[in-house]
Amino acid sequence: MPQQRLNIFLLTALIALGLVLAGCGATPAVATIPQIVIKATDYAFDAPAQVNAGLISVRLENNGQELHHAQIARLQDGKTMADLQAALAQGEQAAIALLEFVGGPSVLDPGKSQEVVLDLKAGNYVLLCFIASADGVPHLAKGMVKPIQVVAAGQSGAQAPRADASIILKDFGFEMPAGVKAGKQTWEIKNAGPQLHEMVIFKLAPGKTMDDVGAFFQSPAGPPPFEAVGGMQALSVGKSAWLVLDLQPGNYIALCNVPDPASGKAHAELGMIMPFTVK
Ligand SMILES: [Cu+2]
Repeated sequence: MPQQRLNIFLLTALIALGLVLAGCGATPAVATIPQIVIKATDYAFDAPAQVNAGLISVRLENNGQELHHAQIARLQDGKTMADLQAALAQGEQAAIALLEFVGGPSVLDPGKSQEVVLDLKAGNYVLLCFIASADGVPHLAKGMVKPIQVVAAGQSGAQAPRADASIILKDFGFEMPAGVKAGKQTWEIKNAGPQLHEMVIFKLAPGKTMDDVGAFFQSPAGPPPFEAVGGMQALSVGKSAWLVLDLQPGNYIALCNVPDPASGKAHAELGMIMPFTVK
């Protein structure tokens, strides 16, 4: 191509690019879902005191030495943090009665993180960690209870995430795809009830089985036969939320640790535990 024609070609290309860029500037930007990060330590949550209602991405980073999760729940109308603290002193079931469970990032090993997307209505919410230390005392009794205000706001224009799979939680099991592909994906998690349910995800250590996990919970000794890689905290009946995953190949289990009020047993003991493979 002669030099002059090349210059004209480049000039034309630059003008075309300029028009494209100008066009982009004139188009309203696609609204992204607002994001917050919650940092868990032993034993506190570092999180914003207030967020806007609507879709929100919530990432939990476990910066502690112990397992942590961030259960997000809305106080029933008319209930206060003082009511909740009094109920927590009575026990888990008393506290559950005061709350609407909207999910949250589930159990993580130290150093790991989990993102979920929730659709929050305005109200008084609380972050809770129900996990107990080796001394048997739940983290929520050691400081891991934090109020968070969700305030009404105009439409952000953000759209709900596109789900690659739908998971149903029910008494007592998981409806989910048998085969899961490795990599980034978003699952919509819905609780069909009638009880409260969650989806904790463990990645089995190489060579370990679901029986090894059961044996470990019967009498914990030595390193756990799994890594706690997150999942979705408890959802009240009819609620749904999105779990943002980047899964490595391997053998996993999904389980629910919510207690059955009648028997006091964890749902996992009643059958709400399911192996799945990521390839
Ligand atoms: Cu359950």
